[in-house]
Amino acid sequence: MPPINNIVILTGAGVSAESGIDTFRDGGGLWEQHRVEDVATPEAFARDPNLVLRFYDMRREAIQTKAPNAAHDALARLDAAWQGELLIVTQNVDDLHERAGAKRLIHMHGEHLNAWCTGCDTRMPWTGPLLDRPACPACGVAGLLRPDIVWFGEMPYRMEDIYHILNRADLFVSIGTSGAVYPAAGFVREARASGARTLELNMEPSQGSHWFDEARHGPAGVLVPAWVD
Ligand code: BJW
Repeated sequence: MPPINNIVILTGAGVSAESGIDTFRDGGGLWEQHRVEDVATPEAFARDPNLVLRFYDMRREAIQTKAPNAAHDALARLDAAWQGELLIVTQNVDDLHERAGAKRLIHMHGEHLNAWCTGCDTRMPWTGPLLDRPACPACGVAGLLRPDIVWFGEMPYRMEDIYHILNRADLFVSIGTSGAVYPAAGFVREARASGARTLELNMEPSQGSHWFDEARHGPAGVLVPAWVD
């Protein structure tokens, strides 16, 4: 087998499940209580901003009470120890990877703990509620702040950087994601086309499981430390 230098790791909601953060599509997942099209599109926000802001305020508050688990810790250890190129691309909007100590990290779907002013285009750390439509600290205009979250129909962040390193990856590992949402669900094919080995670590076979050279099924808190260490 050729030597491995460049590693790309894609993570999804399953990585944070054992920290007590609901996944999106599992039984009991987030969207059983909220229809996705009611909360996770720009159209929904335009139609009923208070519903959307309340939903995100609730989750922003909740994630601040959660802690990284053994999977986040193992990935942070790998990031610190790996001498070659490595990138963790997370679809997660919580901050548990960075709280575990990961440094080489991209939040492709945004971050709960950021607000984005659509008036002056400033993104800023935000831990409190947005529902009361506060003024933007940068431009002073009220009512234009929204969660810094990538909704359906919007372009995920840092796509050029992600594809650049994906196309050089020797190993692509997908952890805790259902493979239901693009473009992330297509990364495995992109990496394969560039000659990378591909590994899935997930509770169950994902929608794209057949694209992986190898798949291991079980909880991330067990599988990820076993793979890293
Ligand atoms: C465990 C576990 C444990 C549980 N251990 N595992 C038709 C075809 C193709 C594409 C489209 C299409 N129609 C529309 C599109 C595009 C659309 C899309 O993909 N739609 C699909 C529904 C088909 N995508 C977009 O609109 C994206 N933008 C876009 O495409 O721009 C154009 C573009 C073109 C070309 C290049 C680049 C861009 C934007 C997508 C934005 C996604 N945003 C969300 C919502 C954020 C808001 C919020 O947080 O509320 O991000 S959607 C939601 O899903 C969230 C997640 O990041 C994302 C992925 O979910 P994830 O992480 O996979 O979670 P789950 O719940 O689905 O799966 C969890 C898995 O973990 C399960 O498999 C469990 O088994 C497992 N698990 N416990 C290990 N303990």
